[in-house]
Amino acid sequence: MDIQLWREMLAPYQLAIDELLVKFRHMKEQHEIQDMYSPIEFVDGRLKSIASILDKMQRKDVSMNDLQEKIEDIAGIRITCQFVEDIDRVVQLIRNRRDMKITLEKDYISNKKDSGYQSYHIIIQYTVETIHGQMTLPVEIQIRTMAMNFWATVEHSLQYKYKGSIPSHIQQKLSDASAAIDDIDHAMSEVRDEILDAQIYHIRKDNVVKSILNNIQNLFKVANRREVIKIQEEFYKVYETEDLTQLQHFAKQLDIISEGYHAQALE
Ligand code: 0O2
Repeated sequence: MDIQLWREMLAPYQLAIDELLVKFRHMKEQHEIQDMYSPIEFVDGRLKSIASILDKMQRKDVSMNDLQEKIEDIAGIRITCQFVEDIDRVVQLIRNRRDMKITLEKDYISNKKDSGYQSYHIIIQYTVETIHGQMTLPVEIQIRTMAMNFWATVEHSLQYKYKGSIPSHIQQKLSDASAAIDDIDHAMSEVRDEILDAQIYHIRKDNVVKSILNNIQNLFKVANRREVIKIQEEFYKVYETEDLTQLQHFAKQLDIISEGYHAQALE
């Protein structure tokens, strides 16, 4: 297949990745806007390179005609979570969606691969609109913790360096490192509630400060400048107390003032 045809064939997969990135990032934002902890920490996506597709076709004995049906990870999304518990929550979020139809789930967390690889994989069918009409494509979603991701990233580059045959003494080290990753994830789970409390506090504080600053900015456009400067000074005083309840109270009062000027915080 010539390069132009590859480009045409891959374009809808790139579109699927772009759309899914927007959707998953929006899920994270939605949690934060509602002062909730998001089980999604990072999302990224990649289109498999033509060279990797050709390698996989050769490895799995897939013909060009079967390519789109048999290679299901041409489009890939990776979701990184802070804690192991978050992975289930992300899987649940995907199961609840009507625009992502799950056709396969592989749990390499309960069933770690021999290499030491851990991740939860889901294949979804996802529909994109193209100039030639609708196309439904498979997309592989890999969900794992930051610690698992660290291991997989390092191991992947070694696979590449040693062309799939990592020397046994390095493999042993990777296997030990994988066990250490389990320990890290386990230890982090034990303090998850503590960490969550701290993170939710910060999300709330960020949201309330954002709302106050937006209101002040809008008031500068419509209200008496001296009055707004007074409000601003009051805000600094409340902010210095580091008391979230006081900040929330201040934000509510400012909302009422802004409403009077039709200057409420809208981003
Ligand atoms: P790339 O470069 O990431 O695209 P397989 O037959 O195992 O090669 P299969 O049956 O499609 O592949 O599914 P599987 O096993 O779920 O693996 C799909 C992807 O998971 C791989 O894609 C890797 O991204 C990742 N993966 C699976 N096993 C390992 C592992 O041992 N180490 C690391 N680092 N990643 C792994 P590709 O096409 O192999 O590679």
